[in-house]
Amino acid sequence: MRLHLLLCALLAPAPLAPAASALRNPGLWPLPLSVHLSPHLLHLSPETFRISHHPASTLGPFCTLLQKAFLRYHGYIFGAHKTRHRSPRLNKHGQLQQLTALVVQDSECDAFPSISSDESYALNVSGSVAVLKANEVWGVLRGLETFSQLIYEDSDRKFTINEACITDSPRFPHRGILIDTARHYLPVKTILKTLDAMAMNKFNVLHWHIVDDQAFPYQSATFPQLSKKGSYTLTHVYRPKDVREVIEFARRRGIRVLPEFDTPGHTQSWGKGQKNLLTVCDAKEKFSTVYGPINPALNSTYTFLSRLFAEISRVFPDEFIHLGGDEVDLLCWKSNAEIQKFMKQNKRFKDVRELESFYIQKVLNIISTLKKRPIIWQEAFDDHAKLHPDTVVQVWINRDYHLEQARVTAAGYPVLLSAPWYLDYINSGEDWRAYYAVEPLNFPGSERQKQLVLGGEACLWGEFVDATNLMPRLWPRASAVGERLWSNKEVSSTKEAYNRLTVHRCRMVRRGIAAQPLFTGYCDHEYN
Ligand code: CP6
Repeated sequence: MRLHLLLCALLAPAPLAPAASALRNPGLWPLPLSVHLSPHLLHLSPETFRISHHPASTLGPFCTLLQKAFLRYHGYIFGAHKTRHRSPRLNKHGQLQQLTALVVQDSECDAFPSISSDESYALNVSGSVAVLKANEVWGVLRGLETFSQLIYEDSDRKFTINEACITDSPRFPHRGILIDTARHYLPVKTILKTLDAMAMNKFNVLHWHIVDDQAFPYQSATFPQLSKKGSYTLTHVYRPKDVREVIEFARRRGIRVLPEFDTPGHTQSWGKGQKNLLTVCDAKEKFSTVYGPINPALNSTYTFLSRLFAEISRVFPDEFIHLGGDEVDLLCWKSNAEIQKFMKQNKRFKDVRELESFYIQKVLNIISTLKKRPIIWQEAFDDHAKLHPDTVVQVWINRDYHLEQARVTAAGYPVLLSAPWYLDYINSGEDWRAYYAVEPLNFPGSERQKQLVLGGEACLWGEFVDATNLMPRLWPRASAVGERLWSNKEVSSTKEAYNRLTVHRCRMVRRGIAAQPLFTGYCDHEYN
C-alpha cells in the first residue's frame, strides 16, 4: 500500500494544460478505490503498443490466462474486430509504448478463482511504460479492465491516456449475476457474451440457475434420462463439453461458475426422467396426476441426490453449490398419505415445515460429505432448518429484506443480497437508479453482522428472457449493481454515476455488447 502511494506521488507534475487536454471523463466503471489522473496526456500506437509481463513477475509467457487477457484487452483498446482507419503518426516523445503486468505473489495461473481470491491491483501510467501490479492473476485481470477504460480516441483519432495512478480492490468478494437457463434455453454463445460483459463490470460470479420446473437442460453422465426426458428438446441441452467451455471461459475472466440445482421445489422437469422422485399431490378430483416437490419420505430420494450431487461437485470446480430450497409447495406434501404416515412414524415432525427442514438438512449433509459449501435461498433459513454454520443464505424476498439480513447475520450466517436487484422486472426506463441507491450494509446489526455480508447478485430470471433480449435487459442495468458491490460506500451520487455510466455503456456497445441506452444521446461507435 505504502509503495503504491509513493508511486502516485511520483506522478509527473501537471503542466499548465491547454483547454484541449483538460481532464476528460474516461467513464471508469466501477469506480476504483483511489484514482489520480494527471492532465498530462500520452498517446498509444495500435501498431506498436504492447501488453506484456514485467520481468520481475512471478508469472511469465507460459501463463495462458494472462497471454489471452493481454490479447483480449489489446483488441478492446484498439477495436481489433473493426477495420480501422490508418492511425495518425505519433512521435516517440509522449508515447506510451507498453503496459507491463507484475504479479507479486507466488500465484497459480491454472487455478480457479474463489471467494478469497485477491483482486486488488495498482496501476501506474507515466512515461513510456505503464506498470500494473497485483498480488495474484485476478488483480491483473481487473487492472487490465481499468487500464483499457482509461484510453480514448481524441478528436484527431489518436489513442490517448492521461498519466494516472490508481489503486483498487473490491468492497465485497461475491459479485454475481444469476442467469436462468430453464425458463428459456440460452445458447452457450450468449452465456459467453454475458461473461465478457461481466468482466467489463468486474463481476466475479456467474450463478447458473441451470434447471427448474420447465426444463432440465443439464446433461448428466450419471442420469442421462434427466435431460433426455426433461429438456425442451435434445438440442436444448448443455453437454459436458459445453459446461467445461463455460467454466474455462469464466475462469479466464476471473469469474466463478456457481451451479444451482434447486430442490425440493422447482423440480417438475426432474420427474420426467426420474421415476418416483416427485410427490404425487392428492387433489380432490383425480382426473390427472399432479406432482409436487421431491418426495422427502423415500430413501431412494437421498440415494439419487447423493449420486447427482457427487457428479455436480466433480463437474463444477467451485467451492460452493447452490441448493435452492425456495418456494416449496408444502400443501402437496401435506396432502399425500404416505408422507403423512412417514411424519407420524417419525414423531419429531410437528408439521410439514419441519419436514422441509429435515429434507434440507439431508441435502446439506450430502453436500458437506462432498466437501462443498452450500448456498440456499432464504426460506430454508426462515423455516428453521438447522443449517451447517458455513451455509450461505441468499435473501431474495423484497419485503423487509433489511430485517431478513439482520436476522440471518444475527444467527451467524453469511448472507448474499438479491432482493432489490431483480433485473427481469422492469419498473421504469431508469431502474438502474434504484439498484444503485441500495446500500447492502444498511440493516440493523453489529459490525460483526455486517462482516457476514459477502456481497450480492443481480438476478435475471428467465420467464421473459432468452437470447433475443438478454443483453439489453442486463446491461447497463446490472452495471449499477456491479459498482455498488465493487466501489466504496461513499460512491453514491447518481448524477456523477450517470455521467460515467453513459460513457461506460457506449464502451460496452463499442465492444459488441448490446447494452441499452440510459437516456437520449448517441455513441461515437454505434452498435452494429
Ligand atoms: N424461480 C425460482 C423464480 C423465482 C425464485 N426461484 C422468483 C420468485 C419470485 C420473483 C422472482 C423470481 N422465478 N426457482 C425465487 C428465488 Cl419476484
